[in-house]
Amino acid sequence: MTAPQSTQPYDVIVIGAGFGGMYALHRLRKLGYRVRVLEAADGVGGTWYWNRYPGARCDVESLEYSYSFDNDLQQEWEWPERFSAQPDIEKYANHVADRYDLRKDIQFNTRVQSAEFDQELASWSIRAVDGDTFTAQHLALAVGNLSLPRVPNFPGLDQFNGRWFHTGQWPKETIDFSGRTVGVIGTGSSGIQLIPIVAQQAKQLYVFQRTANYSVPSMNRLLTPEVALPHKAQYPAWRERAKDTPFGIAGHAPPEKFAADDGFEERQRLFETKWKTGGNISFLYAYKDLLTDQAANDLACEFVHDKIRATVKDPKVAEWLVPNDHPIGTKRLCLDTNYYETYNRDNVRLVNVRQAPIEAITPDGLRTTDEHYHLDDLIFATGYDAMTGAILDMDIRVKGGARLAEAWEHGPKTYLGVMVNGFPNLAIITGPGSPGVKSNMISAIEQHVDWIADLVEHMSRTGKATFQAQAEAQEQWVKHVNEVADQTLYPKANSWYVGANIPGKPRVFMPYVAGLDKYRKICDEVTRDGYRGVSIN
Ligand code: NA7
Repeated sequence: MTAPQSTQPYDVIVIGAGFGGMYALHRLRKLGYRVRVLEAADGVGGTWYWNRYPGARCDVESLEYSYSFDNDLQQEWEWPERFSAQPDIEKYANHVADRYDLRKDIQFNTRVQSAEFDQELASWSIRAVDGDTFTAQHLALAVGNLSLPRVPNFPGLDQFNGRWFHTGQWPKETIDFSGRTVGVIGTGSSGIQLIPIVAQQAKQLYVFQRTANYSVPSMNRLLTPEVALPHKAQYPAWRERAKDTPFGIAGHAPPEKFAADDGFEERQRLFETKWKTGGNISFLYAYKDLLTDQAANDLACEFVHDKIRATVKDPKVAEWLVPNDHPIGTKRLCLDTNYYETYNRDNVRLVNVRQAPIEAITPDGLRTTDEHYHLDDLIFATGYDAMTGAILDMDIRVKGGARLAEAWEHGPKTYLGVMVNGFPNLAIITGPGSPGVKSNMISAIEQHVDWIADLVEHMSRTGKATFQAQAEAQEQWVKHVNEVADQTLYPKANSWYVGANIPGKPRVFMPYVAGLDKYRKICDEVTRDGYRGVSIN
């Protein structure tokens, strides 16, 4: 064991070397600050480092899901596909790390255990699991929203003799499922992407589904020069246009009509066009009231239900795959390639674990209340303790005062999704209350980091030592986030947006769903008003 190492003070410690942490390092270092990034993995990429399961792919188009801060970078990088696969995104993250010489300020294989703010010294003291300690004036959390994987607490997993995996902690080596009997638990985005690929390899695949999810085709394809070059010729203008959109993504004309404005035939034609275009924004942008009006949403649901019934040959299986417990789009709308078609394969069987729940993992498989399934391999596509999990996994506290876990006992509270009352000099990149997960994450990251960097600059210029959210401003923001959500259908779904997938987690709507464009304007106004709602001392 090596002795704990004390390091000299930094201006900013950033936790996480995903897209948020990498940009925070680049931006703050360029401004002249001493920055250190602590990263649990041995490489960059965050979500895109860990999620290397077969079929892992982004649901935002590649030309948009990339940094915009340097035009040279976006001009020189070439994306092979319309929607990027994990290996290409990880390659891009590594390219960015090399191009801006980020690695020299990233400490890999370093998982943070705790962070304590000392009011008198106005500094954070951060401790890693291996005992390393760091001090810094500011602490920036870039720990990701979907980074604490969750394996349900089924009895018997420790006795399982086969191989088991979680999609969010997939091994680096290629896993071959040829000739094996494989079980997949979970049919969210990860399961829906992975199932068609594993089905092609496995001798037999059992999919254990508790809740059917909506998925639309990605219509993924190679990104040809005919598409990429004109886009790149206008790249800065595209990025500017993206800033005026709710999702931070340009190129999708906002819908002008309500669903009821069209008759049945016309509506079917439009939904069909959107279906064939591929992508979730395309589909949800069919009508302006799909996410706010149940009757309008029902029409979109019916269209997708019919598609599922037309695709899946076994009527019983088709009915199980038809989602019936949430409005379409209120859980992140999945994108797939041949997901529903996969259930027509002879080697794939859908098991309804809503009807016959999983009782236990056995040494050679899995037992539901109905049947025992022999399995060589078991894949958990069971999701994450989203948005707050990775933050609260660390013990974040103020010396002699509050703990973040206690402050958030009844649900997370932030101002603008980036700061917390009672926890000075703590910045969260795309935290609860931010529009991050409801938008192009990289656009949200750039906006957040730029805004935080401006705040840090403002403090340096004015000789201030601390910032934190004012209690009243934070209360108002939390109220506003909920009011905006309540005007939509989002709260109707038992999604990870409300923490419903984690037993015992307080049910609080966490993302800000008014749109990244509106959020950006609010942040700019806050700055113009002399950082309204922020105590700077
Ligand atoms: P999700 O979307 O949280 O999906 C998890 C899936 O696992 C979902 O189908 C769950 O069913 C299922 N699950 C979880 N626990 C259980 C138990 N105990 N028994 C049976 N089934 C279970 O995670 P993903 O990784 O797919 O996607 C996360 C995000 O990544 C996604 O939204 C995109 O933004 C990208 P449930 O619905 O809880 O009944």
